[in-house]
Amino acid sequence: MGIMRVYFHNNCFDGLASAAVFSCFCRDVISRDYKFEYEGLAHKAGQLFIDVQFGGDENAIVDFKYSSNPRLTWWFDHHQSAFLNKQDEEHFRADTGGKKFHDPSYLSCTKFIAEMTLKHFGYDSSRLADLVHWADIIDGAQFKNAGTAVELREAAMKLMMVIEGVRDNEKIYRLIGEFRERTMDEIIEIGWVREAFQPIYEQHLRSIDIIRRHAEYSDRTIFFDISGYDLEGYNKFIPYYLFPDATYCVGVSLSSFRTKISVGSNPWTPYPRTQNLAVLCERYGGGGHPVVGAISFPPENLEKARLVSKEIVSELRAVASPKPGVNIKRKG
Ligand SMILES: [Mn+2]
Repeated sequence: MGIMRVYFHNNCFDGLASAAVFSCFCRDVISRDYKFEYEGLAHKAGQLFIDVQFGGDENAIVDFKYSSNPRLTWWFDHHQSAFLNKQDEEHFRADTGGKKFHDPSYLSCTKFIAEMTLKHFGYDSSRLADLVHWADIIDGAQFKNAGTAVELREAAMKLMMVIEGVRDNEKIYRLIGEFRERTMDEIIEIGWVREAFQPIYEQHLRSIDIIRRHAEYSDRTIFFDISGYDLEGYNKFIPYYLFPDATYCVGVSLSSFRTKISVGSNPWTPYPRTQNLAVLCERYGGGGHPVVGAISFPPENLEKARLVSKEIVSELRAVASPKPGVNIKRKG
């Protein structure tokens, strides 16, 4: 048995929840003797393969792209853009080991893991039902309204902000351990979690103000460039909280390791979302889901990212429908 090394989508509620549910499955169903190690993965510009050591006795990737490395034992992902290249996709299609799973119709990888491990291995994850439920709401943007997503009243929403805002990986890995053992109401009361939340919450309030001041809204499309601020981890529903009539949102942000264009659509809009944003982002080397995507550039390519973001904004403003209608399905 030995070391199970779990690679997961870093700074993402669904990524951490996936790692927790997968770990519980391994320990409860496969063997109690595993020692778990975690490593978060982030999307990088021009990534051609998953650049990690796969240093465990067994290695798993959850909620992140596929790797054809023979040292990869388990894989679960629900992203539409799950493969870095055609060879990886063919490698996955040819796999008959029964430990690698992909289904982009799932709103969250966490729920995907819960259902696949039940179906194929008889694993009962009901103890973790609340975590699975919230991962589906958060990753699937299934909040009742923008206020739920931005006002952060629920423990799960506070934890989402901690996960997206904390840059100390040690804390991220500890949270996965807490998700395995405790309820979210318990976790948010832990001293170090409260301490981590407080500055993130203050930053959240500040980011609402910055986005409000920088947003340009027309033709049902919001555009903002906040690359002048250290704000990569902002809550992605703020724009729709500020502009409830918007259909699309394009944001440019900058961190130490990438310039990022976020392309999203308003989950609560009464206006139809007709554009597949995964396809749109793939055109520029990015990816994602039909209703939300992103493109990463090296940090020094800010000007290039700005040009691309203007192109995308023009395209979305030209097609954003002025009339209420039927939304494209999130599933599918
Ligand atoms: Mn996910």
